[in-house]
Amino acid sequence: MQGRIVKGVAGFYDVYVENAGTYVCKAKGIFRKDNKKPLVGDYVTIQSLSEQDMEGNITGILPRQNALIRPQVANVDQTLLIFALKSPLPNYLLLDKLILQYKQQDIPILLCFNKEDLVEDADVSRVRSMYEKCGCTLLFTSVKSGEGIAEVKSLLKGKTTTVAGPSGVGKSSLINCLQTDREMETGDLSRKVSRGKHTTRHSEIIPVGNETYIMDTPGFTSYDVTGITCDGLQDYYTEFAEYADCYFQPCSHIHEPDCGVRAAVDAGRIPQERYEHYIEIYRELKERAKRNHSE
Ligand SMILES: Nc1nc2c(ncn2[C@@H]2O[C@H](COP(=O)(O)OP(=O)(O)OP(=O)(O)O)[C@@H](O)[C@H]2O)c(=O)[nH]1
Ligand SMILES: [Mg+2]
Ligand SMILES: [Zn+2]
Repeated sequence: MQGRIVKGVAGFYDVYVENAGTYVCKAKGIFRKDNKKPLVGDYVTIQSLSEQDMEGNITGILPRQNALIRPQVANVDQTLLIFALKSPLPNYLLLDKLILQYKQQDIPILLCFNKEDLVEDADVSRVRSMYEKCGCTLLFTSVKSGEGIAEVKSLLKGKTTTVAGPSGVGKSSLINCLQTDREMETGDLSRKVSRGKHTTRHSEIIPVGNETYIMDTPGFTSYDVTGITCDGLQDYYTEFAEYADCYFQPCSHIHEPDCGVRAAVDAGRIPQERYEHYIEIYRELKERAKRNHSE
């Protein structure tokens, strides 16, 4: 039988098989054979062990279209990257790193700023001008007021989308207002006793209807970009391209004289914050390469 892993907790995988239902499976065989960890979103072959108890064994993982590192899910068509405009305030460095990583993996990004109800219009404009040229589809939503939700819904149609983003930004809340079958647990910020408390602890696929699936995932707070070198970093900044007619070629756009990108930043044509994080990430990647080289 063939199915899809919709949830995985502590070595048990829920595998949904069309017209048959959900089997609870173990994956012992795979570990031995391929040394491969099954991911939520994986299409798998299973062997039924008990039809009565709906138990089975995962016998193979079908080739993956892709697999994300954070959140750890497979076979997604796009990611809905969610940050809150406030409570919690966005960590823009983390946001920029995630944009880079999904671009590096060729995953289309819907960049959603939620909790619009908590901020002024001027704050929205500022964030919009920072990210309007970053190469993502930009969305502003409020689960509370319903603002922007219809647009999100229309962009998900017919696709498998994973949510991604920090804890407390409203990922599960948003999923709850997209469908009525499953009520995901959401966490009240004021009740979060200690910082970093996560409400969603496991990734899970939720059918929204009409061949549309969304994955709820746990929030995270930091990220290290992989698979990009410091020299290749600028290729992922779509807003640099039209200004990169620098005197030196190649140009890192950091310290070289007569740099078109730096001039554009000074003139306010490239958002200052995006550029500053570019430098920060560039240095991080360079440091890491040096460390790995000397080890
Ligand atoms: N004011 C306001 N509050 C919101 C909005 N969306 C979600 N919240 C609240 O934000 C808190 C956190 O929401 P969750 O949906 O649990 O956040 P999450 O991103 O799933 O968090 P984790 O599961 O920990 O990763 C809850 O108290 C929600 O009611 C919004 O648009 N406006
Ligand atoms: Mg959640
Ligand atoms: Zn330059």
